[in-house]
Amino acid sequence: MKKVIFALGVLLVFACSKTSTTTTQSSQPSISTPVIVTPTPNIVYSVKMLDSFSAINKTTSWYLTNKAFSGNFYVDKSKFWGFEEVISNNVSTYIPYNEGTSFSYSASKTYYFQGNGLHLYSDLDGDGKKDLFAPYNRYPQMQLIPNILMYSNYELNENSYNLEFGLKGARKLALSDFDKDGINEIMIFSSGFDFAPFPGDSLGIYSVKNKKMRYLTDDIGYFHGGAVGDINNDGLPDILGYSGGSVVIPIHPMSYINNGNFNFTLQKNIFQGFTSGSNDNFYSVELMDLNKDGKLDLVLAGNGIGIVIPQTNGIYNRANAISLPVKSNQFPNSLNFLDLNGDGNLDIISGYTVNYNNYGVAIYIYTNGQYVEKTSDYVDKSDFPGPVNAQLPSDWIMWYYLYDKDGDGALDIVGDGVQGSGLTNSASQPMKEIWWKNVSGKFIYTVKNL
Ligand SMILES: [Ca+2]
Ligand SMILES: [Ca+2]
Ligand SMILES: [Ca+2]
Ligand SMILES: [Ca+2]
Repeated sequence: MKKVIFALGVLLVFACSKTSTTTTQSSQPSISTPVIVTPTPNIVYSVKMLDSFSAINKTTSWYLTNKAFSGNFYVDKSKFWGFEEVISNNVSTYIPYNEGTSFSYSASKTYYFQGNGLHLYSDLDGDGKKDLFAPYNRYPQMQLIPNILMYSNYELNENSYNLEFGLKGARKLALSDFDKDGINEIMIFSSGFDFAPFPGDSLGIYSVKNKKMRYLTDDIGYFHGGAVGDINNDGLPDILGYSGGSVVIPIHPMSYINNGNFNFTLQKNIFQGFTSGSNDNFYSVELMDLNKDGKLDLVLAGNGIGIVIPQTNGIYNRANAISLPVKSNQFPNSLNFLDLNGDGNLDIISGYTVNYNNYGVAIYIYTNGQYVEKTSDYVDKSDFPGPVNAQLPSDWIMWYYLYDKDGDGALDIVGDGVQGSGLTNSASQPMKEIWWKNVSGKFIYTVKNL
């Protein structure tokens, strides 16, 4: 294969120099330039499909966050795997902890570690270089200790970083331009302290521009999931959160309507018919107009359940839910959208886990107002259990993104935040890169030990 590429290179060089000779009107006799025919790959699900999303769908955090991804990034192999807290004269400083400093690890020291796959690595400030944003939990987690929120202009200067402290259990990062100034802010959904009594948390918005947090404190919840999008079609993106339940927090959906200038109004009456029972304990949340009426619909998923609630007269009524045929043992932990069968309707690509001990992709095709599972038509292999060896932690994937990973112009399904055995970088438990490569419209399981 290498020889063929080399030969092509020589031919291209020859062809180029030939062209420049021609433009100088050389009197040399013309030699017919060899015609190089490269086979056109059969691109199905081109990256351009994302650009054809409707205007209302482009207001969603799914769209903006997915669009921001262009490659995997491994925070635990970066300068900022974590931070070590050093206290001197009652003043704390936070020293970057990474593979270069890990020799100094001591169980008696205090650390903050990255939230296992919860990060953004993208050009966030618009200078053309990729930035890294990541929350870090105190280890071990403590109820009253906020996360470190780190922003680094990493590609420009990996030694530069800003630290803020805020929220106590960041779960999901979602991009949205709340003030419409052309720079996305980072919406942070937080569950709070992840142990009994599961007290919940407020929501936060991190400003990339001034590296500061804003908090939305009118509703406290165990916000495992949430999404941003223009729910009321006034041109400003609104926030929708879904709280799981605990002894002290009732299960409930909620929203903050954006009034501009980072003023938000808590609004709960747009949700009807939800119960506080475990059937409505949803953890995955996205907004997307799926029935093409120009109003954002609500997509929710939890253990063994996935539903789409169309927005009707400004209301999300639980009674109008359309069920996704989710298998009873699966938890769709990452939801994505693309028209797979070419009928003009968005279909759902769900990354799922089974008890955090398994990963896979399920495909739900929108057909006559219903969703039909058609995974095997689009994906060659799915449903991968964790290691058989019970000594090893289990494999699962936190996020699945749709972007062109291999640069062939077609969208792939790419895992990010591979957990379990893929998390530690040792010979027995190598880090893994897991994705489904788009080959002429079929997504082919591809795994590599890093
Ligand atoms: Ca902005
Ligand atoms: Ca709005
Ligand atoms: Ca709709
Ligand atoms: Ca379709």
